[in-house]
Amino acid sequence: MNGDMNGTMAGAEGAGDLAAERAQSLTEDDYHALCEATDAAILDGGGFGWVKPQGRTVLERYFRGVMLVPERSLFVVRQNGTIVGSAQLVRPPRNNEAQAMGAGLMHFHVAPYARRLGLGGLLLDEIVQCARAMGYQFLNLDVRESQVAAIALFRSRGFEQWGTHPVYALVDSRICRGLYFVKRLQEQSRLTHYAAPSPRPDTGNPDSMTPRSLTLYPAIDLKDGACVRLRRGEMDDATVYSNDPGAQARAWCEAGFRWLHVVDLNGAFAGRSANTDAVRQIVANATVPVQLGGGLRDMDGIAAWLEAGVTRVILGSVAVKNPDLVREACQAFPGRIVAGIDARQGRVATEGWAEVSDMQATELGLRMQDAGVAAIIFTEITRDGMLEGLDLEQTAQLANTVSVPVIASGGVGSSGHLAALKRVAEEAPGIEGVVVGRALYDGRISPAEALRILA
Ligand code: AMZ
Repeated sequence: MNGDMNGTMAGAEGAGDLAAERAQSLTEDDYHALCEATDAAILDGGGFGWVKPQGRTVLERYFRGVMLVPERSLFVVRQNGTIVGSAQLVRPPRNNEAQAMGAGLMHFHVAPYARRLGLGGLLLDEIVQCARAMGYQFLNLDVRESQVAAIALFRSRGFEQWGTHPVYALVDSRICRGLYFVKRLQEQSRLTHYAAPSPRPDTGNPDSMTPRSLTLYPAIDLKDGACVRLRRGEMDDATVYSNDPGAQARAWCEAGFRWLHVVDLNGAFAGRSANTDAVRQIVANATVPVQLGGGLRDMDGIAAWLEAGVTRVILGSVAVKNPDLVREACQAFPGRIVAGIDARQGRVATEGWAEVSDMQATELGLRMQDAGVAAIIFTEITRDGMLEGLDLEQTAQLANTVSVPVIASGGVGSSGHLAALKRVAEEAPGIEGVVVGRALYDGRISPAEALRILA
């Protein structure tokens, strides 16, 4: 295959331009072509649970829904810009800790009118690369036995069949067997014997439990188009680390991080998005989901970024000043709204941290939980950028007060600080992850070491 890192390649003679990508947003034409390719694949006997074409309205509604589900990423292949096939990468839900190391590949298909051009391989390689970059150890899939070409493709890309389901599907009153495949994504996987039974039976002894892993969110804070770090949120105390936000996003993805945490600092002060081009560069270059905060104060701004490929938005000032908007956004975009609670010694700050309110972080946390946010990012401002350690006490108190996940932020300066958070998270299991900025940029913590500590 002549594919390059962006999932594009010159087509076979006469095939035109061929490209595979994770769909960040789709145009009306894209939806049209996607439904056409899907209908054709269903008629041809595969790629979906559906065995009969569903009609355009049902399919389009379905795909619009898929684009909203945070655990699903839609991948498409295009021939001369037109979508001719798709597949979905499905991440396990957060409550499935036991299977958090594996992602699933579903609904893989290329329209019959675009086969034999290498598009299936292009699509599969793009998905494998993305799942690997997200840190998954395994990629699972199952397929009807009748899908001979797809099965040959999966085998050629290193998928190993581990089982067969004798009554997998019922198509035209005939029972069809199903084949189950897995592909190992990380050569250095800790889980080397994935086919072997567990060497030790689960005795119920807590000592035998694997500690829960925490997610590391590398921060990309944007000021005047550049990637910077501030100290205690002061704009005139900025260190510039890169003038190329897209390259910075790529670097953090390649380092193995599974999310990016992006803050539009000018936006937070101005009350509306400011570093728009820089954020677009980040989204275009990221192979992992992006969460974005700073300056999002109305529904249009929130919707625009979620449609532009940002997976979650962070709402800070409006959490204090306009909680109804947070509630409305949570209803419109379930799972995709996060509250940013930034506190100066317990009292919540807004407007780029230039204003401090009388509200306590825990009180706001409960209100945000009630509004329906997917998570809370808690920052102690006096520690942010200072490299002296997180405010573990306040973070644990908040995590033990609310029932939504809490992401710690502000002050990580060494791997010891991450290890300390990991220990606290055993007692405060609501702690889900940590934002790290300056310590990563300065090389005080290496990405590999940080990921190892939090795993
Ligand atoms: O560093 C700062 N001065 C700063 C900062 N990092 N000010 C705001 N923020 C971040 C918050 C949150 O992620 O941590 O901006 C977001 C909130 O923005 P807004 O515009 O919703 O208050």
